[in-house]
Amino acid sequence: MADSSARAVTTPTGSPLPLIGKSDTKPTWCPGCGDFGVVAAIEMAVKRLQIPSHNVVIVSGIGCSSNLPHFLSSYGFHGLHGRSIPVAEGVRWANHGLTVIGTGGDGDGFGIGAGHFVHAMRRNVDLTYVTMDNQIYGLTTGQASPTSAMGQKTKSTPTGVIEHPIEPISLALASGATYVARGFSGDVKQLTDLVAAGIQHRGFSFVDVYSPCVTYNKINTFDFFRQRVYKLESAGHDPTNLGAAFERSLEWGDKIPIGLFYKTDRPTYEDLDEVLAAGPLVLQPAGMKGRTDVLDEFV
Ligand SMILES: Cc1ncc(C[n+]2csc(CCOP(=O)(O)OP(=O)(O)O)c2C)c(N)n1
Ligand code: SF4
Ligand SMILES: [Mg+2]
Repeated sequence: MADSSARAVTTPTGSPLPLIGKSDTKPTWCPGCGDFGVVAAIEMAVKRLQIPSHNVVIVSGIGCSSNLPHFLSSYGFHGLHGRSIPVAEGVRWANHGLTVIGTGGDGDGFGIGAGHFVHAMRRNVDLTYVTMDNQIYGLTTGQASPTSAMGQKTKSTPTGVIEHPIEPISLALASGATYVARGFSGDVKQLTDLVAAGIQHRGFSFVDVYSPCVTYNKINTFDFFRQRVYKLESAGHDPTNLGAAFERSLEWGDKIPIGLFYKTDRPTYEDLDEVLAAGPLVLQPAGMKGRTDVLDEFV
């Protein structure tokens, strides 16, 4: 998360700095879309942590879910399909005094953006990534996504999906994410806790959220999840146990776990990179320093 110096809630003269709130842009989502619960949880989590809005950057790709940065009063960047994470990494590396939250959909993050997702977790870049996983392409009106179940009939798979779905939690565990959680937009209270803890965690925090598309996915609905989800913290799950986290991540069917799967501490990319370790780039004097010997070899 942001350096503590960037989180002061008052100016040096003691006046309060504005916290995150709703922006003047009203959400364009369909009434009842799960993404309303996610934007509410992000707003409440950032507010709870008292991070002034000018130190928060919310980045997204393209999709219904990726419209989210427009609806909050922090800084935002609405990028290209599948490119939420590289932009979020770039913002962090330019100024890792900022709190950076990547957002997007299942198509955005686990389809076209899957390579970025995996490598950011491997690097343990200190950012929080929240996916609104509705098991469908919502914006483009209902095609199968990488998390659509086998057999699911969609606009692009009229006879049913024939590919095995990606399991985002298992993928995150295998890729080295140091905070891995799953929320449900029907439980905004738990989701707020998961996002807030993810922001506080030093390292890559991933929160996959079941966020139903009420218009194009008539299978994975709010009722579908309400009948199946159970909380890991009430089931005696130990979030420091990677093997147990993997086992839980593979549960799907009558019982589907939500909550914190796994959390561990490992140095972040920003800790290990010698230039970033010296402090946010924006606070460092411009110009080459450090590894000029490497450059000399080539020029
Ligand atoms: C490079 C590129 N490829 C394809 C598209 C078309 N496209 C826009 S959004 C989208 C999928 C959105 O699905 P998801 O990421 O799950 O978000 P949702 O709308 O479900 O929230 C696609 C394929 C695009 N905009 N850019
Ligand atoms: S199409 Fe689906 S994902 Fe998009 S705004 Fe409507 S309900 Fe939400
Ligand atoms: Mg989607």
